[in-house]
Amino acid sequence: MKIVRGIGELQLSGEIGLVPTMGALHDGHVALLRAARTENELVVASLFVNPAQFDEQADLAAYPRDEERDAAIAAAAGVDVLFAPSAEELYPAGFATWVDPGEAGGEGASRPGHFRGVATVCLKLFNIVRPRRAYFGQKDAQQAAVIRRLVRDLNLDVAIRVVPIVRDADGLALSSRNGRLSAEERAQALALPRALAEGASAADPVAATRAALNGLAPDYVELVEIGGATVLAAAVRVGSTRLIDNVLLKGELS
Ligand code: PAJ
Repeated sequence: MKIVRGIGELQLSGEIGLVPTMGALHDGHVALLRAARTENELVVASLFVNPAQFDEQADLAAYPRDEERDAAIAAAAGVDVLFAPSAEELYPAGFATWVDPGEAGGEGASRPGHFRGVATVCLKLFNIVRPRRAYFGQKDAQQAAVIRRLVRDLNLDVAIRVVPIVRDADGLALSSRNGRLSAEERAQALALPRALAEGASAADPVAATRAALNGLAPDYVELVEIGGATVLAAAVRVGSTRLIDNVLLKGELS
């Protein structure tokens, strides 16, 4: 696996699969990398903690960074090229052009500016890497919906694949933020996947999820359309950690 930092050093050829990440790789990311490996000649993963998408500076500062560990995981998953640029490489002095992705549900409302940063960096990565396919997780359902809409609205020539959520044995969706939970908080957090599972089979999924959250206060519980599929999505705070999760209600993700 080659690690590349400069845009000019990326000399890529063949049918490319791109997996954008911010590092702190876990088995959820690995599922995306494996999916890319099975479908493409060349797999490129990006490793970039994108300052533009953090609405809280403390969150950016606290984001876990361990490139050596991430590189070992990416190499083991069959990545050919790890693109790990500096912030200056992607946002040089004078950078001023942003993608406004429009309305983005409860997640967009809870995190002002977040999806503008996500959409901008993903469009830049698509233009830099020129992938045939790009891989996103169902875990971030609103993000997947925003990226699908970006591709459609701006006529981008890339297929967006959405990979199902990878969970721990207890049902909690894998996330780099789970490491911040105390044992007690983690036990409380399990109400989130349980409530969504209960909501998914109820007549009123949103109301049933809210009722089953066991005291966890939701930022939102809502339906999100991703392409032809509908997921039931929620965000909650457990202590100072914000967690999101969702379950498929209708249709198929691909
Ligand atoms: P990051 O949080 O590192 O996630 C990278 C990708 O992994 C996203 O598409 C996310 O949905 C997926 N992912 C995370 N946890 C997952 C899980 N448990 N199961 C399946 N997939 C999972 O999302 C971002 O980075 C950034 O916003 C990015 C797209 C890289 C733009 O900066």
